[in-house]
Amino acid sequence: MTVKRLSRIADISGAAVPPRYDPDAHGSGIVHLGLGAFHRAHQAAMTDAALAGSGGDWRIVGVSLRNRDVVDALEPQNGLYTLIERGETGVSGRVIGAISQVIAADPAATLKALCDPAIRIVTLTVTEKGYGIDRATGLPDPQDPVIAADLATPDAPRSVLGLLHAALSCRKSNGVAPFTVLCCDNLPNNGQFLQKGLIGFARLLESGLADWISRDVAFPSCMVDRITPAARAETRKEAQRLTGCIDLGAVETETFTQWVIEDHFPEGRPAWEHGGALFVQDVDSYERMKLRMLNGAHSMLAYSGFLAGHRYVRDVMADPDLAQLVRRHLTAAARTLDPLPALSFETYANDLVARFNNPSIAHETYQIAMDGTEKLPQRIFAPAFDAIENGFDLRPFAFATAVWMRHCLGVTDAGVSYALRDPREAEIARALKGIPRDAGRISTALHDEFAFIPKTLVENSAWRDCVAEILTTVLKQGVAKAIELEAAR
Ligand code: CS2
Repeated sequence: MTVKRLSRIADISGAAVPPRYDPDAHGSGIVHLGLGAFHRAHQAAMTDAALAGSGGDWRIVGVSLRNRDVVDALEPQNGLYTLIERGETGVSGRVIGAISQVIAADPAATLKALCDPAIRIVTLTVTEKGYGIDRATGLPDPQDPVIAADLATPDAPRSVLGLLHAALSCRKSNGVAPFTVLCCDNLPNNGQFLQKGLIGFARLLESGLADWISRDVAFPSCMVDRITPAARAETRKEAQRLTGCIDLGAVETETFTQWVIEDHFPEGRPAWEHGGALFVQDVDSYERMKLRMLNGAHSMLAYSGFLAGHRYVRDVMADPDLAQLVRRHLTAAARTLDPLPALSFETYANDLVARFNNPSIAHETYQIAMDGTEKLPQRIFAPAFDAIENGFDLRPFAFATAVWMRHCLGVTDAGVSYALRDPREAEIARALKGIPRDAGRISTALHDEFAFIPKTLVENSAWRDCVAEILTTVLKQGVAKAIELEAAR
């Protein structure tokens, strides 16, 4: 018997739970930029719960800005896909009906969708580097070729800033209310970050839109959390078992999910509370906690774990020395945070350890290690600075930085080469070119020549000495031994 491709709710024959509403009875109200696995495991699932709980015209037009794969998977399936949740005790599946339409690598179609008056919210998960915003200035990065091209031809935009700008400009001239812009990437103050970048873009163009954007466009901040590994062949097999259909758009994730959002949506929003979203006044404290504890520990364990030969986060956690260093990092990061009345950082840390330990989630250390220069500032350097200011121990942050530096060499202790997968890879290579395998020289090159680590740390001798000391051990004794020695301290 030939197995059908998932494309209608009526085709679902396995244990997967179908949408508890008729997707076709709901119009679209959201455009999402960055239709990766994370969006499908998180915001789309929350929107699905909102549609089931309270209805509304809130389905999502999903845009993949660069590649076609996800669109080739979802288009024939009418946007339907299986969300597989893997907990400690078992696996469950849900078919998500929240995606109404998909657009791939097609700026004109994207712009048309963004100009549609029915669209009231634009959400984004384009990764930290996807905005083309210079993190030092908060303004559009003139070195980014797509930004530069959009500044030259703003009517044919391809960048995130260019698309948002052109769409808002068209809405303004048509007398259509602006959409609310909801950045869902792992960046501190993500709402303000995108607002400042977009206003900067409008100013550079002298388009007359800057004041309107700052006055009338809402940019709520939010903290998003759900560990979502890249989908694999096993994911599609599991989806077929759960739905009885072939599903090329399936994603798998943990059971945990969290979305903390600033409630500022002038044009309305889905009742995301049905999916468990929390609406609060102060998102920044949640965001800082997540970036410094979850993501900070993730980056530390990704560099050290990958170099020590551990493929998945769960393997890292099975190594007692690394598990201890994860604990140490979580404690050090928590110390740099202002208390959050509704939360115990100790409980949060325990929950993180349990989530990292989840044996059924295959989350690759190499995946997390990617884009270090985009991640380390908010995950490692910001808490390191606060630790130094308050006289706390800086060593856990120096350790994370030293293993990142070791990772920058692009070859394991066993002599296997790998790609850094970092947007600033070429600059790192330039800074390290011709340098011997000497901790002092490498640390100096990455602190002084490659302008990336904040000046406050670069100029702090205790910090530099600590990074260089750890890197010396890592290089002389190998990563595995260095981890053992570090955990034994
Ligand atoms: C990870 C995050 O890849 C990474 O850098 O730290 O994607 C992490 O899994 C998510 O933020 C969890 O919500």
